[in-house]
Amino acid sequence: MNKLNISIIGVPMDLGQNRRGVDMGPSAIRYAGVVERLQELGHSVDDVGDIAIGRRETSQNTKLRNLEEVVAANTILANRVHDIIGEGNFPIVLGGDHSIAIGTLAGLADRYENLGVIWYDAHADLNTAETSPTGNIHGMPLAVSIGLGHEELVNIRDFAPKIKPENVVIIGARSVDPGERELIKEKGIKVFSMHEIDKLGMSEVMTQAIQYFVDRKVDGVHLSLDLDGLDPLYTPGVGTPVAGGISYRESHLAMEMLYASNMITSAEFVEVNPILDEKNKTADVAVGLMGSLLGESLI
Ligand code: 4U7
Ligand code: MN
Ligand code: MN
Ligand code: MN
Repeated sequence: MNKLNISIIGVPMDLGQNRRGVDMGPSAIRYAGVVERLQELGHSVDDVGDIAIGRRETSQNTKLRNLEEVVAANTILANRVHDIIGEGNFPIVLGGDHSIAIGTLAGLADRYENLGVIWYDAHADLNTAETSPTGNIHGMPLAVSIGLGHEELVNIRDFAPKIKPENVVIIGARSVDPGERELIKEKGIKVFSMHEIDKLGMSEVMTQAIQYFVDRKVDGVHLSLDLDGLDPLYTPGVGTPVAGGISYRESHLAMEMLYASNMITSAEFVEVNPILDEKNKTADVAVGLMGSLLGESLI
């Protein structure tokens, strides 16, 4: 891969779920040295700062918590990401809760003919207001991006859907709600759950995932990495930890294989919650994974 012009953008938002603290994720990731780490790899790195997030709303829509603020923040994010691609730069978005993927994908989608997405996560994030057990929008961004959900979320930047369900590969799933399972079957979404990772090994899973995108003839792949995809042993600082997750080494291998594939065109790292973390461990892991994704190697 050539040396990149990377634009880092922070989204200090925690309104897509109901545990405070994930709004401090961008600070924690910066503190863990993201800019220096990527510069050491020879990339040019511009930290464009954080987008402004509205305060928590007072009215309680319990099926879609903080809908207005989440729409507003994602609209700003989408336009920023769209511009970053227009400048020829490689966007890295720092979350914030995973509802920000709605904005990232809204900004990316019309820059490509056929964008692929890797969803590295313990969860499928395929709920709608109707199927969600919680009303938390961070459990909905993948559904929104394939065109399902509240119209204000689905129509950010005035087009929908953003991505094709058959261009999505979910890796690491182990907590999937009944409505999400139905959608996975109905839409033919490719999933490598923990079962496949255990059975085939991460090397084979990534080989198959990369080949899947080659066969789909994608012209870009966005990596949406939720730190809860890893086992909470390695990333305790997340709001919705699920035991039995992907290991540290498996995750580095996955990132290294993505780097070697030369396929990734943008990335986001979300759900880092410093309040729930142990000495910034989760942010440190996030920065390490970014290093592997963008060219760090052991020798
Ligand atoms: B994350 C959940 F019910 N599925 O919808 C929901 F289990 O972005 C969790 O992946 C969603 O961290 C987790 O609220 C969202 C729940
Ligand atoms: Mn998620
Ligand atoms: Mn455009
Ligand atoms: Mn998750």
